[in-house]
Amino acid sequence: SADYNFSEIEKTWQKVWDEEKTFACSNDSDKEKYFILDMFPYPSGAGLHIGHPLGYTGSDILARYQRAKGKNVLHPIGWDAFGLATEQYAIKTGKHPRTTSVERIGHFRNQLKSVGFSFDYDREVDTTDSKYYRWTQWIFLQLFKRGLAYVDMRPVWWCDELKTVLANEEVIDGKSERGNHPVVRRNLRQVVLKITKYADRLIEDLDLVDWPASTKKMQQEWIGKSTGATARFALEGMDESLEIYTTRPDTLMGVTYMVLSPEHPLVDKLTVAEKKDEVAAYITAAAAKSDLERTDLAKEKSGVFTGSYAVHPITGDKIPVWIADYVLISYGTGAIMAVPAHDTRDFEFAEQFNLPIPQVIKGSDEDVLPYTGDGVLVNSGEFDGLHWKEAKEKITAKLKAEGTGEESTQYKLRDWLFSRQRYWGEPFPIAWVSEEDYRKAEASGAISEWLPEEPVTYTDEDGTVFALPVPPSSLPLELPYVESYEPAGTGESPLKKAEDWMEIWYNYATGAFVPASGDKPEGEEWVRASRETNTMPQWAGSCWYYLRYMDPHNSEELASQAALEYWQTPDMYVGGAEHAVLHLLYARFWHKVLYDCGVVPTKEPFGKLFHQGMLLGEDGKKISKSAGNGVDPVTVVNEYGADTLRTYLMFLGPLEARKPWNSKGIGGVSRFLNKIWREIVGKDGELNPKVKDGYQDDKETEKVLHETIKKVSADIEALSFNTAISQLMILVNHLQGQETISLFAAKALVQMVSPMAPHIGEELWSRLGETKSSGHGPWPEHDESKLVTDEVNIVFQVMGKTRGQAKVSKTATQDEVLEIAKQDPKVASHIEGKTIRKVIYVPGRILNIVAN
Ligand code: ANZ
Repeated sequence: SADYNFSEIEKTWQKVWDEEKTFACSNDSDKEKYFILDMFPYPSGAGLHIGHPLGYTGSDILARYQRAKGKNVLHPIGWDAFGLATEQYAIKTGKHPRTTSVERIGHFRNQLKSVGFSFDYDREVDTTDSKYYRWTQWIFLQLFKRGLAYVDMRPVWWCDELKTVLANEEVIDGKSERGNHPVVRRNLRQVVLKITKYADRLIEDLDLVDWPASTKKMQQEWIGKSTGATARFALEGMDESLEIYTTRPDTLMGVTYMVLSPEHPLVDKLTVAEKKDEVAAYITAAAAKSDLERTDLAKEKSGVFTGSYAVHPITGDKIPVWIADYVLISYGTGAIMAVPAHDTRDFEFAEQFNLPIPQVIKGSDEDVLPYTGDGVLVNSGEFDGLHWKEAKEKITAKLKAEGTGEESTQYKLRDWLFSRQRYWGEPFPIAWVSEEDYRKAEASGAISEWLPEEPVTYTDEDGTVFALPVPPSSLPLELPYVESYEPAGTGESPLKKAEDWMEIWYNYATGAFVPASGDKPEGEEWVRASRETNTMPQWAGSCWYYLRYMDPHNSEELASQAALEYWQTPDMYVGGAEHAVLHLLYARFWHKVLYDCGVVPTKEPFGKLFHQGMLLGEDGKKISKSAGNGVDPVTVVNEYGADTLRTYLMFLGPLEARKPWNSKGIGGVSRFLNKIWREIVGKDGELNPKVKDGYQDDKETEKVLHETIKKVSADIEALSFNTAISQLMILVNHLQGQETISLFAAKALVQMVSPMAPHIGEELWSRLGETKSSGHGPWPEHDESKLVTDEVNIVFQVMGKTRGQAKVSKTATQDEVLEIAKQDPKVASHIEGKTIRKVIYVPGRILNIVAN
């Protein structure tokens, strides 16, 4: 038709892309590869929210641009569909998570398609598909056999409301990240991954990646490497000693009390009889607080004296031992030596409980306590006068010589609590057997390749059990279908209810199993086993999905070596900064393990990372259900079209900026696309007659056009889409003012608009007589020589006052410029009726007329 009918056009082209698989890419190509990755969505019940098309449009523009530039572009999408929210939704609606996941993925996919993303849908991955999680389980076996997995009782965050354990990162201010419910500490059996073994590499290799500095810093701080010393203080009247960790052994002579975390194993022993009740109450109160609350500098300090004393390792002084919740069990040794003169928290505590505060580091006579600056030792006996750094070494050496301490490196990073007492996750490919059966399996050699050097065991009141890996050839270990998947609320997984799956006769050589309620099958390899009923956390599937995209249908390997060699790692990863420490750290850890296994050829998974900024509501506040300030992308698509939504989202401001949605501006972008339509399509629906093949655009038009090609290309590569769009607006306005434009200019315009607004792009491209998708280019090249102009800007002055200006040829003479100046109405009015006495011409800059 003659008018821009976005809904018709968008449906038409979406159908074409789907049917012709326009954006499918091949692993077998001589073209240069370009892999652009989005953080894949969690297909929630609410469907697409405005944050999805924000980041996804940015990456889609880049994908389309690189494709038009002739690269072989891998731009995939998938579904991170395991996890708590699906399970909760299922419990609420009474529909099985399997059913709801499939439904939601279908719904989500349709919504994404309606925004016109150029994903290769043939490469979709779904973390809950056993063809996918088979490899998640396989990677777990790699960790298992390398001794990077173990099972342990752990004090973990327990949420009564969600009836599950949460990882540290899922707890914010003593509340669950999801749902904001209170959490407490509780001891439960957990699968744990030794991410701490990779701590140094996870710090060092940050040098290899091009990431936002703030994200690198967050990872560094999360890993939190520090060096200091551990020291052992004798305990009065006891055989045991109290081990502490300090980063400041130089302040040893300033210790006036010791602190145990409330969870410290020595608490009970050290608490004297008359303090028992007070301590017990204190421990209960501390269990309800988060680490953040406990260590918050702003919070008032609390604590209880145990009634016991430690002995200073150098002076032999008696030092009271306290219990206080600002000391965490999870860091260092869970106990500290307190130096109130030089540590802010110790200072506050000492003030509150009237403990002495002797200064041992002196900067100057003006020092104010607590003093944490540079200085030399005072009140420290033989160490007086030493610079604190030197004292750090000397005092550590002294402790070492006396056998009461040594250098120590600590990390804030903890081993990764890698299990959940939930149904909707990947089952662990391990089976628990007796030691005797484990040894039998070991001796048989059937699965020796997959056994760790040290067996993974677990001991409880029923005895010790040993973990046998499920043979990789029998993966996937399917998640059994259960009728009731609600968590028991006891800390036990709902998988316990799948009794015939859990209690089995198990063939360790083949992985075959039959219910334990039946007879034991014939054969040596059949042993009595119990499955692990915990499941993996949601982070598991997202740790390696980018690898599966390279070769998603491979049933022999997680991806072929050829595919991994060809695609390497994503050239660009776009996603939210909220994943700075969790997903991005876990994925780096797994990637490094896979590198060590020789599976991937690269040390780091994401060489280049970009965070889109958060889109706020129209009111400038964070979008939330309770604030009711959401923007529904599907409504915007229906009202204005996907092309307008995409272009407008990019036009709102820099992609990385945090910015509000503004419904007022969207009309302008819609008009902009209409203008482009009008340039190419005539009133009769035929090609606009102003577009002429073979026409030579004037110099100014050529200049604007080539400037635009240069700027838009550079801006897209820098993900600066708002400035690219502004420049396109300048071009469109200029072309509108021309009576005739060349076919070259028309095509270049359409190509440049296509990444942002691909549907109108395809439509206009075909109306310009092209038969191949505009998605495949060619991208216009700018001609540097067209950028220079032979015109200069001359300012006109009368009696030294500026009255006008004009562009004139560089070679114009003074008289020619004077003639042009006289035609300027302002200049003319100021010299009217006067005589020109003198003309001062500075070529390339000013023409000044002296007249009276
Ligand atoms: C004495 C001292 C003197 C300390 C001084 C600091 C300053 P970073 O740097 O973060 O590693 N600490 C040790 N274990 C702790 C725990 N489990 N919970 C709370 N605090 C703990 O912090 C190390 C310092 O934090 C240690 O050095 C210790 O206090 C405290 F002028 O020891 B320091």
